[in-house]
Amino acid sequence: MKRTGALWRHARLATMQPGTPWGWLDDGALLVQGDRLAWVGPDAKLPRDLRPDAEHDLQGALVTPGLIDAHTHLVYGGERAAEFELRLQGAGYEAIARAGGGILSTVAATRAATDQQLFDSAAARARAFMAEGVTTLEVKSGYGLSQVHESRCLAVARRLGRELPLTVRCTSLAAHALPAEYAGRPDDYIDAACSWLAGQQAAGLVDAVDAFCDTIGFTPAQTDRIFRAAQALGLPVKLHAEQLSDQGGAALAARHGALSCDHLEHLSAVGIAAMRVSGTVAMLLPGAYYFLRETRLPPLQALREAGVPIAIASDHNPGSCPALSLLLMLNMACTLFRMTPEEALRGVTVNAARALGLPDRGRLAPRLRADFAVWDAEHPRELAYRFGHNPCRRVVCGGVLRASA
Ligand code: DI6
Ligand code: FE
Repeated sequence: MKRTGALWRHARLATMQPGTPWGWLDDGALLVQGDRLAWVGPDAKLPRDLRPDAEHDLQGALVTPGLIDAHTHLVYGGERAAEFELRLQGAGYEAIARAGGGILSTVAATRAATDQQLFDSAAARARAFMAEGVTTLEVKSGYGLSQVHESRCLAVARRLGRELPLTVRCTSLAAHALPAEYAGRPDDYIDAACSWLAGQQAAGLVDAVDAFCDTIGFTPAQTDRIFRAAQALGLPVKLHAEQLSDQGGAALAARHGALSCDHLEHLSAVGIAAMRVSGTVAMLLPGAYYFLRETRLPPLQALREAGVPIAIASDHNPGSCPALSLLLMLNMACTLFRMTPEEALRGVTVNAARALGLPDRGRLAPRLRADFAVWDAEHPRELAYRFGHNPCRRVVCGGVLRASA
């Protein structure tokens, strides 16, 4: 090991390493070299001959891995507050979608927005997440629904990753809803969406492929076709599965070795067994559950007993979860789903990293990315406990201290 780098001392470290609760270290230190962690351990055991270029005394502040929001729909035009009012008056989310509102109303607003407008609004949202310690963000397309507009949205997501200090993973979600041009011809639309993927991949715009398999989305057979097209290109898949009904989507996705299945309120025992075998992450989205006033809980205990890794994400989108806070999702995962605060934090660190296929982050350990957040808190359970409050004080992303958290 080189003996230089930036040294962070006297932290309460929640490393999230397996084996002990929170991977806890009471008086810990981190050595950062380049964009990596070079050394992590008890302060008292720091190598004696270190000659760090910079030294920070954290005076007992809590440090966690940088948070990972592994499911967002961040790029879109417009908003849906009027739809929120309709739902409060009794209109159902599915009924609004079938009447041409819902996702399709955001598609119209997205197509009407310029690239710069899409970028500016998405960047403002990304900054809100970053202020709470987020260092990796997944961003889906799915409000373009044509070759040009899907590619535009993916390009905006890529640009976020280039211009903001965070990692952005881009997911194609062309199979989100059926655009009006293809009304009554969902299989033709799926053919088209499959044909766009190669070009988007060649342009470096896509890291994974997602679909919405549900009564107002696409059938398992259509989802299967999108997944085959993705896998022919070597792209990993994930699925919006069992959100509003049980379509057997989770088992289908698991057969394709999906990285994650997301939502899962209607997940069956068969789906859980398939996810266990394939090592697929269960991505729970308590904000959408809350905002749609769902009553059917995802099968948390059965997922635990099967040993399926559980992640938490914001699902930020204008229709079912306009929240801009991942910390709020930790609180909701505990209050609504009865997850423990430690499960919730694992859900936005180590298990979220797994859901993105990024084993180089989500824990604090040597050789992993130097992505971490410093909090005005004594214990990590406080991150899930408070809500409507941001205790994030500093963020290091890829070894670089952000100008402001
Ligand atoms: N499920 C969701 O909760 C989001 N997409 C999906 O497939 C909602 C998207 C929206 O309502 O705009
Ligand atoms: Fe979603």
